Amino acid sequence: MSKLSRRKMIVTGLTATAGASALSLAAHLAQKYGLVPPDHGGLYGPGETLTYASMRLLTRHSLAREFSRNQISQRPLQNEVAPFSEEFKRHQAAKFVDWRLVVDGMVERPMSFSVDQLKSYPSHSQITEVVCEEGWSYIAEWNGVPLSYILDLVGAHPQAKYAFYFSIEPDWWESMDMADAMHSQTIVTYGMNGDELPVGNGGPIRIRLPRQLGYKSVKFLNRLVVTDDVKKFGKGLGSVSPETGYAWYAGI
Ligand SMILES: Nc1nc2c(c(=O)[nH]1)N[C@H]1C(S)=C(S)[C@@H](COP(=O)(O)O)O[C@H]1N2
Ligand SMILES: [Mo]
Repeated sequence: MSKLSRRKMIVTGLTATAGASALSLAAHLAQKYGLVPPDHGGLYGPGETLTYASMRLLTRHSLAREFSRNQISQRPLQNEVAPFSEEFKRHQAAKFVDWRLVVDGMVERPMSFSVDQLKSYPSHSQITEVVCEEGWSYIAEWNGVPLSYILDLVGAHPQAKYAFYFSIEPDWWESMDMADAMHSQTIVTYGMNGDELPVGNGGPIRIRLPRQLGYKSVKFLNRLVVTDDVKKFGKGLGSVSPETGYAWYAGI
């Protein structure tokens, strides 16, 4: 089944089960607490709002499942990516010494970080699962610096609502709300299973957002923008995903 028709079935089922009254209650709470996702319009709008608002009301601080060392997958999957650009290949040949993560937007001090700089900060490890919306998954140990640490360094403004983040790949960008950006398991990852993060899994650096589906864990990360305005990016739906039929909020 295609992703789109599966989504449609799930949302239709969810809406039918939830019933009209639960939906309007969710919509009411969502408005009241500002829990309306950027892709709230259109065909899946009510479903997206219901999912996002209920997750944020009930599970704002919950943790993604962590696994034990013996559950780490023998062969971590590397999902297919678009062919690498010449620019990326140059970085790769130079062992990513000139790679930078630029962080700006609603921050006191816009900064840019080399991979070595990121590695010099307090590190966090987690054994979590990458879950692709296509139905496969794998478990690995991820090592990196919590995004909250970076956001503290740059002085993210308290009224900011979202962190938008971009890959060096032109059409890969996403955003998360500040609840996820400040969450302890959200990390700027540079290591995997005790080694450097392989390019096939997004090296030199990638976001790991284990509370959401794999497509939110953007590989080849090179820019992050703190903002309160989703309209500035693409079609204003929060990421490229809703532009092609995927949910902006992909909580698991
Ligand atoms: N830049 C970039 N990030 C990406 C992708 C991609 O194609 N390009 N694919 C996404 C999808 S759909 C999934 S499921 C995961 C897969 O991660 P993996 O290659 O480590 O299995 O990466 C996500 N991040
Ligand atoms: Mo995926």
